[in-house]
Amino acid sequence: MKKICTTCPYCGVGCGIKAEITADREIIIKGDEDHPANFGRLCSKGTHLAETVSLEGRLLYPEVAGERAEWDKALDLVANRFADTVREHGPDSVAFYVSGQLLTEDYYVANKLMKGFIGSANIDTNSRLCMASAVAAHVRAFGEDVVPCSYDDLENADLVLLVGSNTAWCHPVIWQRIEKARSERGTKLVVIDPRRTETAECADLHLPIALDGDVALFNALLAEMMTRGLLDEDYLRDHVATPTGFWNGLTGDPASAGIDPEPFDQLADLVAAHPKMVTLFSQGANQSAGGTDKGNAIINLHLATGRIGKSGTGPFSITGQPNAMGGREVGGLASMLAVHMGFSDAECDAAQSFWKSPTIARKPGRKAVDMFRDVHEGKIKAIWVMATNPAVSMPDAGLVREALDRCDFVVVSDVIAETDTAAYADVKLPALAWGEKNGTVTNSERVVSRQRSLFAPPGEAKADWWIVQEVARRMGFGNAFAFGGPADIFREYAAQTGFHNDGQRKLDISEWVGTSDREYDDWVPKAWGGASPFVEGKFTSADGKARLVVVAPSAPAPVDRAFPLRLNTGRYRDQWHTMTRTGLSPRLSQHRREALVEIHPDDARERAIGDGTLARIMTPQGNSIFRVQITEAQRKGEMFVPMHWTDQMSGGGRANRLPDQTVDPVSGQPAYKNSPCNIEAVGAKWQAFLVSSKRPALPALLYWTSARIAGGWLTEMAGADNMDVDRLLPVGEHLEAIDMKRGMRRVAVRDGEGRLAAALFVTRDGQLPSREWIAAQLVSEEQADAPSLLAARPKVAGPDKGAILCVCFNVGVKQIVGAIGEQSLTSLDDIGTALNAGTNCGSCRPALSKLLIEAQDIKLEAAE
Ligand SMILES: Nc1nc2c(c(=O)[nH]1)N[C@H]1C(S)=C(S)[C@@H](COP(=O)(O)OP(=O)(O)OC[C@H]3O[C@@H](n4cnc5c(=O)[nH]c(N)nc54)[C@H](O)[C@@H]3O)O[C@H]1N2
Ligand SMILES: Nc1nc2c(c(=O)[nH]1)N[C@H]1C(S)=C(S)[C@@H](COP(=O)(O)OP(=O)(O)OC[C@H]3O[C@@H](n4cnc5c(=O)[nH]c(N)nc54)[C@H](O)[C@@H]3O)O[C@H]1N2
Ligand code: SF4
Ligand SMILES: [Mo]
Repeated sequence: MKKICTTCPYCGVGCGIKAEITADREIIIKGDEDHPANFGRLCSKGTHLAETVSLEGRLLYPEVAGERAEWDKALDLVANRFADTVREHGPDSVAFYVSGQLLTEDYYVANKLMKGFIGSANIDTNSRLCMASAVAAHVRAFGEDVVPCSYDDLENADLVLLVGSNTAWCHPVIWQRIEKARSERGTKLVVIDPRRTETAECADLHLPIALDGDVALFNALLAEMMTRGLLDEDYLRDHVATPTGFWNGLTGDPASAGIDPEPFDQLADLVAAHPKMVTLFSQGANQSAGGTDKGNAIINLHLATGRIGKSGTGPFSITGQPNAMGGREVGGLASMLAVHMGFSDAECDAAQSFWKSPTIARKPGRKAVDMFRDVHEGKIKAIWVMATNPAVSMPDAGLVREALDRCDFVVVSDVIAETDTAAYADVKLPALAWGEKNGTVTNSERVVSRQRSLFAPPGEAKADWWIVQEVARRMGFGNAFAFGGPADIFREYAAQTGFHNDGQRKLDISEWVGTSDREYDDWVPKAWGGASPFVEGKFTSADGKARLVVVAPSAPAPVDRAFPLRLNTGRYRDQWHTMTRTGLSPRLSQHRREALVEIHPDDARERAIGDGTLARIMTPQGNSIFRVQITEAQRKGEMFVPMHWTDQMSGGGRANRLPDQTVDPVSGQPAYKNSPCNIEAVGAKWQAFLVSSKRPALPALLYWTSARIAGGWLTEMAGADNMDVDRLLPVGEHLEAIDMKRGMRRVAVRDGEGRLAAALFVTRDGQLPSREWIAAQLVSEEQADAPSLLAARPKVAGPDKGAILCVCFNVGVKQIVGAIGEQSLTSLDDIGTALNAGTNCGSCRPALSKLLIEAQDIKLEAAE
């Protein structure tokens, strides 16, 4: 049994993993106890990685115009088309759109080719959709994009503010570290989020802020600290430059942020009482028309109170993707040149002489949204998309699809054959996936770790850096692209960080230039910049001082009567982005099988929209149908949908048909979380679900969504017209029942061996039965009898588990609520002892806490 240390491919926490290889493409995953990010912990997504490493759906061979092609032919074609386009229309007529899921080495090679050899800065990354506002805020405040904190600060803080972060779902291991601080040192937790998320449920104080109220809130908080005499005058004098008029420019009040005086006072008291404070911020801050200002409003508070550069303090932007940070380092953003350098003449000259390149980009390139607009307008004529799925993830994705459709030449490097973006590719290039590729990633706290290969490369898949290098060579740049492997690239990148640096930039890892191949193989995680890069109060500006930045709340947008509601979007606990990998896992698909629109009861009532029904969300850009969840956790007037569902997984529920292309004017980051919209009920003639061992080929339907279950698929459907649903069923022994009372038709199909192959339940206006038991029959050892199959429940009904919360031990809500009541459980440990729930990865623990609190509330109400 070989055990290999590697890093999780999902979020920016960057957890270390120990993978034990048990057979070909079979692994047992454990957290790496020695990794400084997680010390052995993993969340649900990391824990269940083994379910996502099969070769199902993989792109294994290059394709040209939809046909399998030789690598040579595909690479020649890409090189020739890019070279020809540059020759005819200039360097800015081509573009690379890359990703925080590339390794640093891949990123470095792509950036070098575009900026140094093609001579354009038209390389941007999906980090534009993710971190760009935080990057811009760092540059404005610190003079350089440097994250001033490390995870240890969270454990050493007495107060943690979470701003626009659903940490319990999106950075679960950071969440577990915050929980540790809470239980060990009594750290207080405040959550600032318009929604009552599971993260917010667990907080000491939740401020359900109005969408985009953050600048008003943080300005008001800083003004309050000034009034209370809590500014750090020494720190301000020695380490901070304050622009004139700053203190008068502190506009904004809690009311305009939708926050009542009492909770504001509670917040101010907590902040006043706890100098050891970390403010963690994420997409609720970044993805906004005022995202950069939000970042600076947060940083202003920390600078002015001296809460930075000391243990347990700091404004902490957490990264989304595993290597968003690595991309920022090498220069994968169109707004940076390379290794934290911008586009001054001196910097451009330095990069050109380091690369010994024939040319150099001398101005920023197009940022993601503008890049696709240029594609749409025909200014960019050839684009290469690597490791990202913009047809799903970009705002106003309809326009992006149109752009890709019109573009003369689209290249897509991916690990999956059929994605919404790959549908537009002239050339598809098969990349090595996690578990096959090799290189480094940098996490949110600047720790550089290795991803290592566990399996042999499948089919003809190749490393992303290799693919780019081969194209570069074919474009005539072979001398500068002669890397023998990732270690070679890493050394060159390390050297570039030190070249003409002379202490000007904190990003200097030139001490790692001498890393031998062997040392690279044996690399143990290390942070650049140390645990606290600003410990001496010295920042990356000519005078060494940080900057306070004047930021004002943006005026509320005028209400459009056709679109009076606001749409907020984000993530689910167990899905990763466009689901190309997590969507393969039955366990991860259990938590949420459909995309839900969460809506306040009043908004639903006004529009006669019922819980569990279907509703259509409309914006000027498009519309999409979602399953409705009515909830008090949502503010009135605002709705929330997840970003994950694609055309591969659903005929509705696609979030990015909806937002427009509004971006933050400084960072260019899209404002995904505050789009004007409306919603209406959708009348379906019939509804159905199908459990099947094979994925059904569906006709056009009003709505459908398919989720992975053990042994097959669960497909939910709704139709506006009559349809012959029987053609979705496989051949075999058909059992059938018409249930007049419930207005339902039920069909079960057994295969030659008597096992369930499919079951279909259709109703015109009735309630469909629970899916869990019948779905489990696809893999059940025992063969159920016909009446049970048609009833979708066993003869002797076992207890209904309810929706599964703990995916590690398959424990459902009803089971847990039952046990809490019957066995008087009062703590997470009690639940763990009784049911095992929450004792493995811990991702469900916030949800379990919520059930405990609800049970307590019910008891109290009963007692009153
Ligand atoms: N399970 C899971 N984890 C992930 C990912 C995933 O796809 N799935 N993706 C990773 C990536 S790339 C990223 S970037 C991170 C994102 O991690 P997060 O930023 O935590 O995730 P989101 O759900 O996008 O948004 C967070 C919260 O911002 C709130 N919000 C919206 N508008 C505002 C506002 O105006 N002010 C405030 N204060 N809050 C607001 C939303 O209600 C939402 O709850 O997650 C990473 N981790
Ligand atoms: N409405 C809304 N939209 C959003 C957001 C939101 O909050 N709301 N968040 C935005 C944010 S923060 C982000 S980060 C983006 C994410 O959006 P995307 O980057 O589009 O999402 P992914 O599904 O992660 O896409 C990664 C693609 O790369 C492929 N892939 C995986 N590994 C490799 C590899 O090693 N090499 C190659 N070549 N390919 C690989 C996968 O199969 C997949 O197709 O979405 C953004 N879009
Ligand atoms: S928190 Fe979860 S998804 Fe993020 S790196 Fe760790 S195991 Fe992976
Ligand atoms: Mo992200």
